Amino acid sequence: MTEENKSNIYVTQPFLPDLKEFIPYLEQIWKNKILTNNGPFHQQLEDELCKYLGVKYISLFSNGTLALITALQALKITGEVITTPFSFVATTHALWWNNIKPVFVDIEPNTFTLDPDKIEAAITPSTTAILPVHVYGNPCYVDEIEKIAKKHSLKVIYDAAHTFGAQLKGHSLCSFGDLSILSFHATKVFNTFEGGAIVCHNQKMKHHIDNLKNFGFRGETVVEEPGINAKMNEVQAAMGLLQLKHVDCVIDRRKWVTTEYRKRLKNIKGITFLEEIKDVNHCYSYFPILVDSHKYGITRDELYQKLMNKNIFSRRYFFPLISQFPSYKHLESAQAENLPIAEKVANEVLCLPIYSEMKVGELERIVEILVK
Ligand code: T4K
Repeated sequence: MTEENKSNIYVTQPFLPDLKEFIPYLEQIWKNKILTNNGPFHQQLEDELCKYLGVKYISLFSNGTLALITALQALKITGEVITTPFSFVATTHALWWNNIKPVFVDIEPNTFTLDPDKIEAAITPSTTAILPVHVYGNPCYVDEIEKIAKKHSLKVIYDAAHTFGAQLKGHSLCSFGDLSILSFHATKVFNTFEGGAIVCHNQKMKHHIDNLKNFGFRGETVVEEPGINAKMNEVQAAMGLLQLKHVDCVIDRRKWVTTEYRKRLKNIKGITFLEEIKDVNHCYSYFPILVDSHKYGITRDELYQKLMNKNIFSRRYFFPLISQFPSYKHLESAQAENLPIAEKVANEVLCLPIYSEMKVGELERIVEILVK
């Protein structure tokens, strides 16, 4: 087969169950004519997700970004928030949309998450919260972050967009902090086409969040506060219920892909990747490698291009750093000398394709190019 005829391989592809399995859900929606506003599938998905994730309260959202923006509103966060530059841009944009100043702190090299040893130096009288990211599903240093937050009376909101199904010491990764947000975007381990959620720890907060995502309504005529419309609809919720039936299998398949990559790439000089992390049940949402151009012989960008020439579309998540984008690069904390590890990782990282239906032949096509 010529190269042009070989099918494209993207960084990911969504898991889609057999369409026949989805039809009964659609028939139900057509029958009861409830399309949104806390319908029966929405309620059922909240219940089932609480059980699956082992969390007490969850509020569904139309996407992860609105969940983040609303989480900051729910806790009335203002002033400055300490966050990581090594994430998808939505993490910091959520602060900007709340008129909050992001303060970037460097990551540490073993998990690529916020370095807890560097947080305290960034705290000022205006700091009100910490917004760390369990990037690629790698757990943040939750104990250390909690200690710092307690000491300085700060709130903690975890961006847990990459963590669906992941656990730390038997606890769901989205159960830490004051609030955690999830994304159920098409590219995630668990998807509802688009979607998201906030996990919280008490009923009062859940009510508050549910009101905020529904214009601030409490009942039919009372508007308690200026809310937004960020509700998940019934088709999304139905998709979630169906995905839940398959998600263990999806994670298992992703584990297989990860294990194969690790086996086949382990002896390539200049290519490194993270191994299993102690006490973590991973969800295998991404497979990032680091390319050391001196040892490997070509740069990360050259490898990215080489793969692309063979119709393999890896991604440089997360390059450039959020702190490099025009809206943020003027900030003092955004300067490169403040973020040496994040700079290095962003310049070397490449996320290889990973999805549950990846075939051995596809994996071999990718590995062959990396091996040279
Ligand atoms: N926090 C973090 C840490 C996040 O990573 C994200 C989102 C958020 C917050 C915000 O959550 P959401 O508001 O999105 O729920 C993608 C996703 O759009 C985004 O959800 C995700 N993070 C980010 C890491 O990746 P792009 O621009 O790279 O996606 P795109 O469209 O280029 O898709 C990548 C590949 O996936 C495509 O080349 C092909 C494949 N694909 C994609 C879609 C959308 C499909 O096969 N089918 C599809 O429907 O941002």
